[in-house]
Amino acid sequence: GIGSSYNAATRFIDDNVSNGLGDKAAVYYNDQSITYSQLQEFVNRAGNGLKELSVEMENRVLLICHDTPEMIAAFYGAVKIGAVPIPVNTIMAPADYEYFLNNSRAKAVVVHEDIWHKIRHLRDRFIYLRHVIVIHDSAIKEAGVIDYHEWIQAASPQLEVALTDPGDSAFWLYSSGSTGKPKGVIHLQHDMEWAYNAYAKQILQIRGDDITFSASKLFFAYGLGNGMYFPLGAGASTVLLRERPKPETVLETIEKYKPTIFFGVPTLYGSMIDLVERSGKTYDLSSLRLCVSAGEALPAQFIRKWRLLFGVDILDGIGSTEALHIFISNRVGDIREGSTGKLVPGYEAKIVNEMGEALPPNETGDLLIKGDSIASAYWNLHEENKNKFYGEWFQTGDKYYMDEEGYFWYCGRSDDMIKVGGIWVSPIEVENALIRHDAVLEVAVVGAKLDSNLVQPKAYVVLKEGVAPSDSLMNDMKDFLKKELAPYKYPRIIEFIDELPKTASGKIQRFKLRIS
Ligand code: 3SK
Repeated sequence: GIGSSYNAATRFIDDNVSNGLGDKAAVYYNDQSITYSQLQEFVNRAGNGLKELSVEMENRVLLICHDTPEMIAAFYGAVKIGAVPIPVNTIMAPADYEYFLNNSRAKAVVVHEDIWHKIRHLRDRFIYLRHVIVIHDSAIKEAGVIDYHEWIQAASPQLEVALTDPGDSAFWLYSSGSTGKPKGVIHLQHDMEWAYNAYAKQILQIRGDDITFSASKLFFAYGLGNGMYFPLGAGASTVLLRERPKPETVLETIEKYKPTIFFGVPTLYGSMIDLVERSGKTYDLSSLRLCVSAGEALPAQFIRKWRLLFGVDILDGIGSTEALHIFISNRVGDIREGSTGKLVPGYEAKIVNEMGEALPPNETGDLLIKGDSIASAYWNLHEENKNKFYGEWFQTGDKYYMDEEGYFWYCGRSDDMIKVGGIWVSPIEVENALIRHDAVLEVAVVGAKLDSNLVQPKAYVVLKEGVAPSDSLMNDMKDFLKKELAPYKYPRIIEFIDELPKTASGKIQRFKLRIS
């Protein structure tokens, strides 16, 4: 349990070994398995390696790593010495890494070689950075950088844990948000355990014999729980995939490693369903006892089709980088298709109007949540902190209503809602109707200003592979929607596009469609 002194590396790494799981596989990666004892040794060596570089408590360490065992070792190695690891997205532009390094004032970076090659020309601009630790894939070594594997080998495998408290900073994540610069989200030592107990234990009912596989990468708050501290928290095993999660690769990885819980995002479920329907290929996913979706609302027919194809349920939920993981979720045996489900026990929620007054069931407003996995603050953003952290409550920026039975229904980001003829329209409701059309792969709906200055819903549609755009298809979609929606919600304009603008975590950036 969490006492007056607490370190997350003890809980998620050392305790597994103390509890007799030393020989058990903690990580499956690249045809190898890494036991809990081996992982503990890597963590200790990484922690000692950082200490030898004079990385101290509270110093930040940026991690620009693919999903590999080195990433987990560097993360918990830093946590164990009281330093603060910051996993960041691996597919950003060089200028973004300059921002992450300078904004966080990280003293060291642990980076995979391919990414380092893209940013090393900027090294003079990394004002606070002292040490570059490169995880090499090739045999070519570079002067002025530390080779991760040599560094690990030279460090001691015994490491004393730092005297941290539950409320000490443990790690940061950068929240990309829909606009503005990414915000450093400060998470505390006890946050992973809190999220694990609330969601992974109660909703997923995760056990030691589970094997997790997350298509969402570890540098996302969603992936960090799914693929790292949930399985480690349960003494279970995790499958890591270094590459980008393409639909075929993901399906093949499930067949190969036989995970019991799979985590994805709606777009990926959609493309996997489409791939299987189009190609007629079969995949054996019978190892799965559960699938999870987050990031965007999951269309109801994805749940049905997935169940039909693979005989397993997808639990939809909503979390955030600030909350660390999922706080509202469907659960096993209680799935309300199209809804985000009910509150995860331990969290509290309220839906409020513009004046901050709590709204009754069925009325849409801003969702606020409360729970101890919520970040302490954004780094160095005083105004943002005032706007988002209201004492114990966090303003999610999502519009929701809750029905009389306690199910939450997502209506879009607060700034994505469309007012048509004085009535609020949820882009999600229109999107969920249009995605039921056979030709539609993905859709985003925004408010478009007509010449008359009136606002009407406009749909941007990505067609399934092999379907050609045409006027008759557009008319067919309009006829289809007229049967599905109240008249004022029906999008008068439909535009076919190749791809929807999305954040790196797969969230549709409707604001980009609004201004185009
Ligand atoms: O996007 C989400 O719903 C989510 C879920 C879990 C953790 C983090 C995030 C952003």
